Amino acid sequence: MYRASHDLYARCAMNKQDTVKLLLKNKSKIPQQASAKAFAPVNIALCKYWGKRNQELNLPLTSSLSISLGTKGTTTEILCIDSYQDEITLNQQPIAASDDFSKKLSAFLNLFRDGKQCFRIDTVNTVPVAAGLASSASGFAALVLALDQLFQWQCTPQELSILARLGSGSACRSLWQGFVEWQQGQREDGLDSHGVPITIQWPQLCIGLLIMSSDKKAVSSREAMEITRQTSILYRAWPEQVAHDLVLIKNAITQQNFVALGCAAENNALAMHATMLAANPAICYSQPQTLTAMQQIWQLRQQGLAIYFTQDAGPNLKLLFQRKDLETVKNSFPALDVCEI
Ligand code: 2P0
Repeated sequence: MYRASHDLYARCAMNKQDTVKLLLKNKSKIPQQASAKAFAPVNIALCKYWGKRNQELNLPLTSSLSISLGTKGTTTEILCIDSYQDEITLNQQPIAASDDFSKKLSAFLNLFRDGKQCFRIDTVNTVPVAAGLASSASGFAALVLALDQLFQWQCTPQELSILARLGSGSACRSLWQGFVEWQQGQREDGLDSHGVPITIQWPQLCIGLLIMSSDKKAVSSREAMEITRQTSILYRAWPEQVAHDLVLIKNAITQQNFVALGCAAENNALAMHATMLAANPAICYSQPQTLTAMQQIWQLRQQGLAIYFTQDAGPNLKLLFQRKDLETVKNSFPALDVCEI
């Protein structure tokens, strides 16, 4: 049912270049300075984005909601160079032009440059690449922030969120710190599908990264969400699950109700992974150590500790707990990487 209606939607949709033309009309296509540098944080979804209504523009089937991880993220420097191709480094290592990473980046830059202008892009991540820790989200967000400076577009954060979405859907949430809702929007051109910050501070809230593997994932999120959307019978229930969880999570944030937030976020993540297990072929991002950690978290909860997890497109877990319980949590998970949020 989903497939037929949404493929029809995709056929009459616009392409990325059309979005760029709409957003950057009357703005410079020529760099206004020699270089620019910007940082954007990683974001962790508490209510997940899983499934697109338009694959070209990364338009989602549902809204989603995330929290950004402070200083964990990507710093990207872009420099104008006199060369026949882009030169790209990732964490100080040169990346070949034939590599998928370089191809994706150069194709994204093609949306904005005029003529033969080439760039050197130096990207430094403070999280493992391709470990389900959304480094592509902070990467594209940092890149559009740097491009905004380089070309002096003076775009609003909302406009930059739309441009970042063209690189990777979840990147549209990495333009801000704190809680961000990605409002799915209704428009075919996607100009109403972008991040919206929720300006609420929650100093007691802590997020810890429980990294069990930094290996590159076998199935990309892009591929996995499309297989799920097309083949999983459980995916039919996903939009309803998200609508329900978004209300719970937004209320929990407003009321600073940690247990309500943790319950809803954990349930949302598990429901997303359930849709993937029911896909054909099945997609399973968990590893044995992922399940062991989940059991440990549930056991700690039974003993009275308020601790919850969320899981993205990888085997690692992100733990949600309160600052008052930091020492107890660290004792249970000595390898935990606690983030400043
Ligand atoms: C999220 N994930 O909301 C969900 C939960 C992974 C699991 O957004 O194809 O890299 O570039 O739009 O944004 C990861 O998917 O996918 C993701 P594309 P993206 O954080």
